[in-house]
Amino acid sequence: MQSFDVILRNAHVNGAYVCDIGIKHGLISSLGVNLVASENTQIIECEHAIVTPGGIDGHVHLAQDKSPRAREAGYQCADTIETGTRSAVAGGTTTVLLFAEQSRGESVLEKVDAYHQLATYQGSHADYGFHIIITDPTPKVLEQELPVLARQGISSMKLFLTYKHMRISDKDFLRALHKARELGMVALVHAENGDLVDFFTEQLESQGLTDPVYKAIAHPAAAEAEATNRAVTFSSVMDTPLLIVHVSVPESTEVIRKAQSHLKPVFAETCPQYLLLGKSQLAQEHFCGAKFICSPPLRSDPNDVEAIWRGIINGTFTIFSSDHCPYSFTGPHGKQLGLSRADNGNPNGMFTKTPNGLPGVETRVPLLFSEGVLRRRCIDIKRFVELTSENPAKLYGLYPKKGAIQVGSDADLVIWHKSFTPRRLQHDRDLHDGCDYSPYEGIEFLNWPKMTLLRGRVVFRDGQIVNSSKYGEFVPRKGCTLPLSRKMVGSWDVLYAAS
Ligand code: DUC
Ligand code: ZN
Ligand code: ZN
Repeated sequence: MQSFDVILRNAHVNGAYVCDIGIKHGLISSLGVNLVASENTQIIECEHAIVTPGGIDGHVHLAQDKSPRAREAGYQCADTIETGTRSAVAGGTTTVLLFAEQSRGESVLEKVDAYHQLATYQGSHADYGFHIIITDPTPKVLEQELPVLARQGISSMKLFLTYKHMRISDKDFLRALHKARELGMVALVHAENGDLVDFFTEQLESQGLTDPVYKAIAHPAAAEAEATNRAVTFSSVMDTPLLIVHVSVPESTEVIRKAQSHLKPVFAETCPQYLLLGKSQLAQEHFCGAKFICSPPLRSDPNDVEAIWRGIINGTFTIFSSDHCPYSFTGPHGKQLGLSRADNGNPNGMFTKTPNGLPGVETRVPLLFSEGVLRRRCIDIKRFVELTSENPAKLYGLYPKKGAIQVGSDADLVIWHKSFTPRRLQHDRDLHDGCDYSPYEGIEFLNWPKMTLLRGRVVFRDGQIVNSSKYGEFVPRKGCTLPLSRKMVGSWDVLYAAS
């Protein structure tokens, strides 16, 4: 007879059917009714609570402040790997994909090693993997280092089409995609036209228009749409899967939708800030608008937000990630770096000197559940699970180990009780990150995870982190398993692509 370490009794699995979930050695080992407990089995009575797979956040920046540029500018990420993953599990996310950033001239392998060491040293509450950010795709990086990383289970790279110190030329972009194709890696692209953004930024600066609110003007929608179009075209030429990250405007959403309807290998990500926040927040007094500075910026037109919601509903967006990139508001290494005093003593905000990014790893999953499933009722639990867990698992080569409630999968689970009393978010009372604010403070949450399990262990319960032990491990990943329509399976050559 099967024995279980843990049984979740009467779980409403993905809101679809009720059964018991039996767990052994951290894996789901049985789904059935009246599973038999032994004397040592821990019973968690779900009372028909909805149970969903642990969230997978494919876009999290933690401790990403070691680059020469970040040091020079004085930026410091408000979260370590320890505090950021603590916050993740408290919001129902059990796996995070972090960024190991290569600065120009650096070895990518060494960077990844340094992040491995940091994660081991600090400890992690969630399972984790790494994307590599490539800013300098030299022949050594492409030919020698990437194959080693792919073998180590790092199956994704992020490329930037903006930022002076990070962006790559179109030719290097093509080279990187070519290599990604050969190694079965997914390319993530920050799609904004850097020259367009620089031009608008310089124009604004020359007129003294530097307060946080001008951030939104410096990054026009056209900059995102143009770069998205270019990235989609290149991915099509290279026949390589590509994800446009943090999509924020209808113009780029439409480019992506059209490419997808032509069966191009293009996936897209959006984030809570582009559904729930807007440009008006950048205008908050006393430099508080800086709390909302991120790239791409928040958009103002409610139609923009509706277009992003439509992409959530109609499948244009493959995944929903946080882009958690926290900088404290009050400390000296965060948002205050963008504040100086004019000669007359008046505060002078400078969006170009303010670190870009918002915290959100803990609120991502509860926000989509609360706003999408419960308040707007525009998505069902199946689509919620796809966006927050199943599709990130498939895109990033973790499925079905992660992203599924099925026999053999890791027992990464989130329990949502129906009796939750709605409440407005307060950062200090409710959240577990290392930042000093949340952009979602004051939003009323209609539900929040009651419990989070990582590989069968309860790590978060009733608002508290359960154990101080950090069970998170590095998870090696394989290639994308989302359905793709490839021109050719197997061999491919430049002549074929051009035809
Ligand atoms: N891109 C991100 O993905 N996160 C923070 C800032 C940025 O430019
Ligand atoms: Zn980006
Ligand atoms: Zn990011």
